[in-house]
Amino acid sequence: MGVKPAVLLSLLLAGCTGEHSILDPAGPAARDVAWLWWGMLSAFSLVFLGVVGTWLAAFRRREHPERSPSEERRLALRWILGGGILLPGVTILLLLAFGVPAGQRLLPLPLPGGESPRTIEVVGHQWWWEVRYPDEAGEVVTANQLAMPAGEPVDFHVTGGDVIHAFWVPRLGGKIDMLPGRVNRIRLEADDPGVFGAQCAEFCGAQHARMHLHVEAMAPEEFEAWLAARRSPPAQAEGHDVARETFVEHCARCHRVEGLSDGREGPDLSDIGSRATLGAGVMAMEEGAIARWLAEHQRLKPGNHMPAHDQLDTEALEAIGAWLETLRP
Ligand code: HEC
Ligand SMILES: [Cu+2]
Repeated sequence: MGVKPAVLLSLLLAGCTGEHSILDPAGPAARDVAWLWWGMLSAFSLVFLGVVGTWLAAFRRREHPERSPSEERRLALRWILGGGILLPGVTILLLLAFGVPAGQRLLPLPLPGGESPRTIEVVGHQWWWEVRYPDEAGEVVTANQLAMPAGEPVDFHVTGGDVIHAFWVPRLGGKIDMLPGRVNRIRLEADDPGVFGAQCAEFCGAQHARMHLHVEAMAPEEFEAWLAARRSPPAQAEGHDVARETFVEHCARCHRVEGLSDGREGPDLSDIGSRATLGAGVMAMEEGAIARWLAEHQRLKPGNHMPAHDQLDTEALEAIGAWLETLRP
């Protein structure tokens, strides 16, 4: 004895880490949410034990012939008022007292110093993420990855491009709906540099589960460099002329590549070679991965809104894949 509960507990707690765990907070707003969760768990465990205890005690209750009926009624009323009104009332007030400030942290309120935090715009599409960085020096657009400065609040302006999606970085804070035709705002902050998982949190169609967003918090100066590199990408790599021509013919109407095409129906591919994943988290980016995605994307992510490229042979797809891999700032 003694070992088994410990094993069980460690198994249970093993579920508390991981890139999507709200119990492993990495920012102030998420920390409030996690504390609230632990507080609720403890309080409700106590209530549960209390209810079970009272229930068991009721079985052993003996008659009290010395009590008059009115005395019995008064005792019963005490239980009803205490357990039915007082206890829930106090619990709800306590929840509000801790829950409202936790929610407040997620609101894009003015900062004490009067300055406004950086804004990042995120648009949910079936089934990929468009991320825009408005900036006086020039807007940067990318997809399926989100870079943010660590150690400072960032305001996210989110919306839906087609249907309702939801933006959720569990280790940084609560989730928020992305509604077509409306911009919702949420403030998140990461304590330290790191990589966090994010996932569409509102069912949005067949491939909802394969709508992952790679979130990376960086030191502020590293983030500025990241942005600057994407604002002025290097010239196109030598060679790859055939690949570029095929791309302009077959892909350009849906995809933007800085300086080459302007399609907006699919993800911006200007920095695709530098991404961590492909297809919103469907596969890891490595040599040859783009060609494989192009050949098999309807099998890897059935029903996704990019048509199968049946009219192109393997050689052409491999050439495009090799060229796209060179697109990195
Ligand atoms: C009808 C519009 C359309 C056309 C044409 C099209 N695509 Fe796509 N493409 C999409 C959409 C939509 C996605 C996102 C699919 C998903 O992940 O759900 C996508 C995804 C991709 C991705 C993965 C992007 C990422 O961020 O992971 C690559 C690479 C890509 N397309 C390349 C191409 C190439 C190369 C061609 C031409 C041979 C092409 N596409 C033609 C719409 C299109
Ligand atoms: Cu979804």
